Amino acid sequence: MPPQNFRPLLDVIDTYTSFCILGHMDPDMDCLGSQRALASWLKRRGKTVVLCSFGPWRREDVSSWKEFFLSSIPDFPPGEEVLTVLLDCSSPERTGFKESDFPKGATAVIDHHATSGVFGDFRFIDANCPSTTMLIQHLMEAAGDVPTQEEAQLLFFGFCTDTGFFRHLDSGKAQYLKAAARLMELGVSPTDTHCMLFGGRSLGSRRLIGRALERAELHYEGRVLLTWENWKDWRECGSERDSDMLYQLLISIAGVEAVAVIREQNDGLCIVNMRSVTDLDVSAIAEFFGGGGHRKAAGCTISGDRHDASEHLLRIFADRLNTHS
Ligand SMILES: [Mn+2]
Repeated sequence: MPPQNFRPLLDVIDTYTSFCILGHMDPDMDCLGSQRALASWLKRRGKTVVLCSFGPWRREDVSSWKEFFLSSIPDFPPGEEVLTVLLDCSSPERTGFKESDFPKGATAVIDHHATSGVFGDFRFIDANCPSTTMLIQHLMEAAGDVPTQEEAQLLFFGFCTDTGFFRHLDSGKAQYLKAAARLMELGVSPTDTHCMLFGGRSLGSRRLIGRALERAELHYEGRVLLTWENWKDWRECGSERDSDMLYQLLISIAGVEAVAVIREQNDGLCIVNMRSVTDLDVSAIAEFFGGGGHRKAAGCTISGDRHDASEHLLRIFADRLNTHS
């Protein structure tokens, strides 16, 4: 049984024949997988669907999916009733498109991020659900439909991406693993999915991780780890990055509470991304520099070279560690 009542959403969908499906900028597999799976299912129900994504298509694993999406929102015939659906995000800004470019008419939001926003005529938000693809799966199942094999694969991609291949699933969430098992029954292979998600990397992306590991420094009795990359590294190793792998390696070091990776640009700016494994809130640190994110994953931009950035960051970390421990 789906954890939520999907009837109201199904009723809304039934009243429209034309859909414009949007996701967030810098899309990941959960965003794109849910967009494609929803589009495929709606088409099976006789609907007209347009898929749009703002990009940029930076992530290696999704770059080949670009062809399935329009890079701008097309004009719809005047008078056509279009339901615009936002997936894996809940505000027009996150889509990258201008709200004034959205088709005239109603909007629906389907997301699994907690939000205080109010955008959308129909809002369907479940912050407990581990992925947006899982919401789409439940939606199909609530309609009495079974995903096609292709839809099942798309849904599984999103679920595996957002759960870090089940690693971020807490106890008490067995229902979601059961739902994923239903996708396996439709022919999805975790082995093949893992290869598709995590294989195919360049040697340069591994060398880049090597450099960041080599430069890692511990601060404050090993509670904070700082490392860096710069434009010379990208010139020598290529621009493909595997940030998830790097964070996984760094954050699993004993005693480390937070990790910051400083990416020194060629223009006097540093892009900083942070991860935390305790209740140390890195979004508060990012916000100090005008950035943002979640408590456990956040980012910001700091002006200056990497020495300036790390000095500045460490000072803010010191304040936070004092109030937090
Ligand atoms: Mn997601």
